[in-house]
Order: sequence, then structure tokens, then C-alpha cells
Amino acid sequence: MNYDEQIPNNVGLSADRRLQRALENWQPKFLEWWNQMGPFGFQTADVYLRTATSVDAKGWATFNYLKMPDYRWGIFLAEPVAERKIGFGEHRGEPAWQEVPGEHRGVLRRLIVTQGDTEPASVEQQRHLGQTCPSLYDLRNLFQVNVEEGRHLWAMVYLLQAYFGRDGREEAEALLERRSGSADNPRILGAFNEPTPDWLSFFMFTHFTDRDGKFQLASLAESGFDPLSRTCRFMLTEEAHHLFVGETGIGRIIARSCRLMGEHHTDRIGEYGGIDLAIIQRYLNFHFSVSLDLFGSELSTNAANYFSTGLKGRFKEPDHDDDHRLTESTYRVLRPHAGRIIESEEPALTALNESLRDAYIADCTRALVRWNKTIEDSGIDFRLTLPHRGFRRAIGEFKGLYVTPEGLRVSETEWRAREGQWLPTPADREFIGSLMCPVVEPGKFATWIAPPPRGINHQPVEMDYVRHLLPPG
Ligand code: BYC
Repeated sequence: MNYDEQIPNNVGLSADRRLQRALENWQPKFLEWWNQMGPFGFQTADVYLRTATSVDAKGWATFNYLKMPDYRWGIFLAEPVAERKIGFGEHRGEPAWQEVPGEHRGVLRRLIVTQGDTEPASVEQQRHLGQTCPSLYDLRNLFQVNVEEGRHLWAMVYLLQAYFGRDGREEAEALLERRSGSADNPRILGAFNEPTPDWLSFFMFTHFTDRDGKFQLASLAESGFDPLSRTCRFMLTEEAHHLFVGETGIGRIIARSCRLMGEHHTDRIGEYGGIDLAIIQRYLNFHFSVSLDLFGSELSTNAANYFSTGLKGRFKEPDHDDDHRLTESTYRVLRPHAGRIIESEEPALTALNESLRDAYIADCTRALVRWNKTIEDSGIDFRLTLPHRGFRRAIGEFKGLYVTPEGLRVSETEWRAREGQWLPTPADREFIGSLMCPVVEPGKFATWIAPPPRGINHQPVEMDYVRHLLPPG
């Protein structure tokens, strides 16, 4: 087997017999998983996909029609930084590790497994969406996201197999065995066990949940373990497209809704095939709160340890104007206290999950401003908002409390009575489900979403981005 041809890589695979053997064993299981759990009904279609064949500007985005099972899931690390030093924690200033530091082996493996687990999980969650695509352009974007999440799984499996011996190989197998939403063997993190039943959920997921990926990957890209840092840096280049799909997808739905509202002089546009802004807000509330949980508890000794030991840094660590050790500093955290929500000064080290969450919320706010600009420009008196960080949380300080989207603590009875105003109702889900009819004619779009301003890779919007579809059923 010509490894470099089959598995494009820049990790010297053809010269590494041990890694070859491990991957030879794992690859057929991956393909079996892909065929079983990957996009349903489209494995023989030709899809206009971007494939990474090398890390340089020329090779990382090669576009071609191919069948998804033939996608070349490669292994890429960003180019090494010469004499890279650890940038934070107790080992700050020491040379970055090229091998796993023995005393942190278990924790590092756990971090890599947690990251790796999200990648196949999202493919599983999105498995049936192709059947109801709003256009060929969107169908292609879904599949691009799916194959790249598959590649991100390969990226983590490479680290497990190359650096963690037998335990790593066992973990690599377990990544193919857990299943999103399974009662017996679920995925590790909460959001990755939620269903993604429709395209509004898909765009919300790629906007809010993939954005957690951006912040977590960026923090792991600061890692003192250099192979992890380089792997995550390359993954981030692909992640940008996933976020684009989410943000512009929601933006296009909003644009369409505004247009229908203007044409029909009503904010109830369901009968015209559009999605009410109020429903979009409820979906947003759901996905934002689920994604906030992915940052872990506000106060976490795990997070403090990851940082002190040099395994996981902060978002854009070098930009922080402090000692990068944080042993003396504090950070303001919102916490529930005596029936209210107060600001509390906490050790910065234990508050690291919260500071990452703050950076994430600021990024979400930026996108929200853009969406609201569309609404404002349409002359519509409605603004989307992000709910309070304490709203509907299942992890951390706010778990088990009843907080309104405005940030008020209320009784469970009051919260439950108003839940239907804040979160998607069964009727909302049924209505959104009823809109999900496939549109597969090139250049045509479903009634509830505006076309994008331009196509993929300078191609026209009306290109046949997915060819040779099987007839429905
Ligand atoms: N659900 O000390 P704590 C992406 C667990 S997304 C369930 O607060 P810590 C992508 C936690 O594991 C990015 N359990 O947590 C997006 C711990 O359990 P153990 C994924 C949760 O460790 C879209 C316990 O609660 N990458 O790439 O500070 C498509 C105590 O928690 C949850 C990463 O997450 C939850 N939400 O932080 C495709 C990066 N939250 O250990 C891909 C790697 C916490 O006591 N992971 N728990 O059994 C991490 O850095 C950390 O594991 C976390 C948690 C930030 C997730």
C-alpha cells in the first residue's frame, strides 16, 4: 500500500512501520463506521469537496468531485515553529514537549479523547439531514463539514496511536464504538448526544457548537505538547468553514424571514413557508445554552491543572498581558448566591473555563449584531438576543437553578410555565419538520432560506454541487 497516496500526510507515515500497522488496523473500522453512521443515502453521490492534500497554501484546499467514502482522510500537522517554548503555566519558557510528559499522560489522553469524541458524534447527529436539504449548495456544505469532522477524528486518532501505545489504540477503537444519543454507550459531552433533526438545528449547531470547537481547539493549540498544538492549529483552518456554514446559514434564514414579513406585512410567516423570528430565537436559546455547558464548570480544578501543567492554554495565550502563570491573579465570575446572581472575584486559575466562555460569548455577540443589522435594515422592530449565561444550564454553578433568559432567578413553577416562550415547543419542532422538504434542483432554494450571495470556490451558486443522487426512497 502506498501510504502517502492513500492517507495524505506530513507525519512521515511511509517511514513509520508501527504507526502504519496501527492505522491499517483502524482504517477499515473507520470506514465501516462511516458507512454505517455517516451521511445516509448519499455514499454513492459525487460531491464537490475540498480535500487537504498538504498543509501549504496550494494543497490544503483542493476541490474535486468525489464519493464521500473515497475522501482521503489525511493526517496533517501545521508546520513546526522552530525552538517553540511552552507559553504558560509552571513550565513556561521550557522547550515544548515532542513526546508525552510521563506524569501527565492520563490527563492528556483524556483531553485528546474528549476532543476526538465530538468529531464522529457530530457526523452521527447529522446523518439524516441530507434527505431534507434546502439546496444542493447546502447539501454540499453539510457533506464538507461531515468529511472534515471525520478528518478531525483521524487527527486525534493519529495522536493516540503515535504517542499513547496500547491505551491509545484502545481509545481509538472506543471512539468508533460510542454513539451519539445512545443510552448504553453515549458520546462524552452533553451537546453531542442531542439530536440534530432539521436544518435550523444544523445551522444553530454549526454556529454555536462548532464555535466551542474553535475556542477549545485554539486553547489546545497553545499546548506544551507540540504534536497536539500543531494538529489543532491545522484543524482550525478547516473549522473556519464550518462556522461560516452556521453563521451564514442562520443569516440567510433571517434574511428570508424578513423578506416574507415585508411582503406579507405580518410577523407570522409560517403559512408563506418562512420561519418566524420568534421561533429562530427559541432555537437560538436552546443551542446557545447547550453549547455554554461545553466549557465545563465556572470553577474547575481540572482546568487549573491543565493550565498549570502546560497542557491547555487560554484562547490566544500570547495576547494576554500578564505573567501567563496566573498563580496570583483573580477573575470575575458570575455565580448564584442567596437567591441572586452576583459577581465574585475568584482565583484566575480555577476560573479558566469561565474566561474561555466569556471569549466565546463575545464572539457569539459579534455574529448576533450582524444578524440584527439585517433585521434592522428591513425596518422590522425585533432583535435577537443571547440568553443569560445562567439560562437552562446542566453543568456548573447554574445547574439545577431556574434562570430566565434575562438572568432572573425564578421558581421552578414559574420557569416551567414560561418555558414554551423561551425554548422550541413541540409545535415549533413539528412546524420546522414540515418545512424540511428536499430541494435538489441546481440553483433552487427552499422557501425558508435565502440563496447565498456567491457559490463555493468561485463557482456559481446554481452549480450542481452534488451529482448522481439516488431517487428518493
Ligand atoms: N457534558 O471540571 P469540569 C468540537 C465533565 S467542540 C458532559 O467543569 P473540565 C466540535 C468533565 O468532563 C470542542 N460532561 O470540566 C464541535 C468532568 O468529568 P470527569 C470539544 C461534562 O474538565 C462541533 C466533570 O464534568 N473539545 O470540537 O474543566 C462539531 C467536571 O467538569 C461537560 C473539548 O471539549 C459536558 N458539557 O472541562 C465537531 C476540549 N462539561 O473528568 C466538533 C477538550 C464538563 O470528572 N476538553 N463535563 O469525569 C476539555 O478541555 C474539558 O474536558 C472540558 C470540560 C472543557 C470539556
